[in-house]
Amino acid sequence: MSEPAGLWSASHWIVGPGALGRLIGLRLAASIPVTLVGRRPLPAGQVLITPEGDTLARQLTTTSLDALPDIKPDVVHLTTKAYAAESAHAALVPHLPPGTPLVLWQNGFACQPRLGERHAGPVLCATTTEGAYVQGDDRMTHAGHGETRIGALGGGHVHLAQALAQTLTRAGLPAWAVDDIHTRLWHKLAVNAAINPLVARFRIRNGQLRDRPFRPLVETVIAEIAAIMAAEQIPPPPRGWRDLVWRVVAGTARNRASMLQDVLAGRPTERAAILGPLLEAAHRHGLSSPLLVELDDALSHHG
Ligand code: KPL
Repeated sequence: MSEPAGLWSASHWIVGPGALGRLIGLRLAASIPVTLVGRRPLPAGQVLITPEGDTLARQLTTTSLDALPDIKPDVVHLTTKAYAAESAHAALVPHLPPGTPLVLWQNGFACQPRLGERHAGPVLCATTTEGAYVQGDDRMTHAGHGETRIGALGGGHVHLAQALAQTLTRAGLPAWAVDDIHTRLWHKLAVNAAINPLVARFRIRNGQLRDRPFRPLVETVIAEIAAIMAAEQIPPPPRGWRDLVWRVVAGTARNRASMLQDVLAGRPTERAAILGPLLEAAHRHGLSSPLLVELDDALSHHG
């Protein structure tokens, strides 16, 4: 398939230089002009450790939201945490030519529909299983290869999604354009909602959810989530919600989930983006979800 003109050589801004943002930025920067935008500028010389153990040096433009360059981007990737996406977008908008494509990489399902309406240009959503963590201001590790899916919520912008998927794939992040990103975002949300609040509440690694005291709680959360998804007419994954959640628990058994890391570090959590849409849907359909409500309440006291 030929690549629609302009994206491989286009300039990409990555706004939100956490682990995922830096992974995308450093991978693309091998051959594409990339600007990493954060609350504070990071060093321009960056190091990426690959899953194979190679050390790659990358040079890219880094800046802060209040000192954006005059040269405008062709594509903006918003890679902030879910709770910071809308304020980052608001700060960016005055600097973007109308029509600039925006790619949203957030967890949950809160900012995506809102920014989809608000942004003056094409909006795509992405969901990824790439694993990465930050090791310092100028060093990060691409811990494990994953897969990325990209698409527009309404199903449009197919050529743009294909061009971006091709660009990411060529940069070493295998990606596919899809027409069901809405379903895929809700599936990821279900996994995050089943795992993250429980491990954050009990301060355990993901694999410990399989142990006796926690297993019934996971089963209850899955049942509550499945009922909400059915009411919302979100198609279940091919082998069902239990299979999906327990497979991710097994595959990430040694991990400390992002929400647990946030709680331990005293940072805000993605509670509102992950549990918020589920509880709103439960309310709309008159469903009771006592354990999800309790977990949401416990996390809200954290901040
Ligand atoms: O995505 C995750 C997270 O940590 O946020 C899971 C899949 C739960 C793995 O820990």
